[in-house]
Amino acid sequence: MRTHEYSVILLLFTFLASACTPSGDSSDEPDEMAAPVVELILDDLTITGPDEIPSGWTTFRVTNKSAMTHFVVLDKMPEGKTVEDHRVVAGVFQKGMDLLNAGKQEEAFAVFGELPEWFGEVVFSGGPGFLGPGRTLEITLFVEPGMYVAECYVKTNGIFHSYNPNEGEYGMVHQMRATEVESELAPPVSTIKLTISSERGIEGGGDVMAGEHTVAVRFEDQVVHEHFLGHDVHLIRLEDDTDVDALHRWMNYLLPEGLETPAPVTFLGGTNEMPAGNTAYFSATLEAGRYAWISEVPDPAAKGMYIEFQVR
Ligand SMILES: [Cu+2]
Repeated sequence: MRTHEYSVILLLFTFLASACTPSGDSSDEPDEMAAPVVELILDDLTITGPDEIPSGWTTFRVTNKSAMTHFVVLDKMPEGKTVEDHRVVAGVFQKGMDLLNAGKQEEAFAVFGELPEWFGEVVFSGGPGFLGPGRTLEITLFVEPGMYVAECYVKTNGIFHSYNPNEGEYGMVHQMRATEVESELAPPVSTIKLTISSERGIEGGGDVMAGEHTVAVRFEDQVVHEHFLGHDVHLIRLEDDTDVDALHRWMNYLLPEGLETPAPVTFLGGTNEMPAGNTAYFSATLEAGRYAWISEVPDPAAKGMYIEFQVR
């Protein structure tokens, strides 16, 4: 009896010892990097996230803990430029916006002419689209190595979230460096496929079935529109009382009512603008009802960048 008891203990010990061995010498296996998820938290006009992210296919999980609509666009900075330089640009945009809010259009556009030359070299590299309060979104993007400033330029009381009027303080921005270390993530399988182009607007999609979806948005091209920015795709739910004209005006930040909180609709996420040839993948939970894809550009309907659809 005692022999049997002893051998069970010995067997157990042998099993535990052997179970421990592989993990003891596996430190050189990069399995931790296999599926990186970058967590971004939006709260109180701040973006919180890591300082370093991998390059290559990367999933960003963004949670909006605030009571406001926000988004995050990843501005890839030119060589040597940082969040400190970004602050200068935010200041110029705010100065111009203050003049637009005062009805001084000509002076405003003269101020936008003061934007530093390097601003034209900033590459808007996608990011979580407009997201209503309390919502979470996952978006998977191909990230090039380099320095990024993640920003939200929704406005409250005429002030861009990305701008902080207090001396030495930052607005809703977060600097992250994408390292040369490439993730081993593969792009997800999409259930809804959209394309966007300056010529044909938003195409694809159509009516869809209710459920969990992954939306792929391929950027056929990218151009600078009247608001100095490119086109992107956001998802909204339409209610019986949605004021579609007000919504279209809201998509133009150059108007005093544009991008001003509170948003006129519930935004469910999307992707911010990316250079031509890129595809962004974002998550969407759809229930039966009326929805629309919309781009953050002046007069989206005239550009074919407002498309309504049904979820059944
Ligand atoms: Cu914001």
